[in-house]
Amino acid sequence: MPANLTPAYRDADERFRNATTNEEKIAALEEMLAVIPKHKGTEGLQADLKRKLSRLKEAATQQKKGATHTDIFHVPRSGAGQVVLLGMPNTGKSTILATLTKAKVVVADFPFATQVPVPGMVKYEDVQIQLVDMPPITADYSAPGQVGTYRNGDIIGVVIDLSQDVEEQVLVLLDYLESRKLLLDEKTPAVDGQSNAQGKKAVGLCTKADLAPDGAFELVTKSCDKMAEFLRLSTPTGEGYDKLGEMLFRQLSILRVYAKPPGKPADMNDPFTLPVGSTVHDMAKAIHRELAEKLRSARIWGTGVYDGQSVHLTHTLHDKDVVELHFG
Ligand SMILES: Nc1nc2c(ncn2[C@@H]2O[C@H](COP(=O)(O)OP(=O)(O)O)[C@@H](O)[C@H]2O)c(=O)[nH]1
Ligand SMILES: [Mg+2]
Repeated sequence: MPANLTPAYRDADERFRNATTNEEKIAALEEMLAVIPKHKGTEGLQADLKRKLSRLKEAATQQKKGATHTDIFHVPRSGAGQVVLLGMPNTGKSTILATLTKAKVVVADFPFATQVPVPGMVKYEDVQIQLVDMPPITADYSAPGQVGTYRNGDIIGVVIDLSQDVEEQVLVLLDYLESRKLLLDEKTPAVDGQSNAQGKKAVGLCTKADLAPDGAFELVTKSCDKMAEFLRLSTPTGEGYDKLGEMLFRQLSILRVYAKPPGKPADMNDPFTLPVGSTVHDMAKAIHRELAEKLRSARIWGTGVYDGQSVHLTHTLHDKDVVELHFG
């Protein structure tokens, strides 16, 4: 990014990165274009902003055309991955959002304060991960459309309050997930035979560690071995909050790469995120499907290569690689 950008521009840029809706993104981009210093050094950036803006506006009109009814449980995806919270009432779901994101959630010591999904963005290093607060479920009630939000996400964040009966919570939450074929296990693959999304990876977010009786956390980890990982969290002590972003990034199994235009420095502010295992060709496809067919070669600075090494299009990328794509 050019060095001489103004604070007004950086503010708008920050708003863009934290935006959760297309409307917010469009507003932020228009602001960025309005305040960006207009000179030769920012021409590339200006073109890039205009491209993003027109793509978003197009998506917005498409959305309007197709909007016959609105599903309040459909949360449009944003950022590098979507993590949807699941938990019983008053277990600290909204608190996680309030602590890590700028989302306006209601934290309250009465149940059912949250009635619709509320998305927010969690920053991990230079990556934004979307976290979705949800209405609670109980042993005998969950909102009918709620399952759709979980089905649409990448990971389910199973929130378990360590100060309450953890066995009861594990029972209710696992029953919810398993009876709807939502939890990834030997019998529930990530996609079914018709390539519909099915099993989701789940992580255990164990809240109120400050109030936990001895052994509560160990009881949780022992009673649900289908969970990929567990984390102890507490707001009064701050425990675990510094680890959550890294954990979600790792469990999303994604890597970030920085695109470098030939002869110019890479834009280190705006990584592309791709599934772990992606190749140079996959990266080109993610940038532009048609352009990918014209990809001829690439040079990489990063892991397992010497600086600027030319690689095949089938070369597997690593997190934080800088990639210079050459099109023919
Ligand atoms: N002691 C303690 N209280 C917490 C913690 N996290 C949340 N709470 C409290 O638990 C109550 C319910 O929190 P909330 O986030 O609204 O739960 P939700 O219904 O699951 O969204 C609120 O009074 C919070 O202040 C924590 O780590 N420690
Ligand atoms: Mg809540």
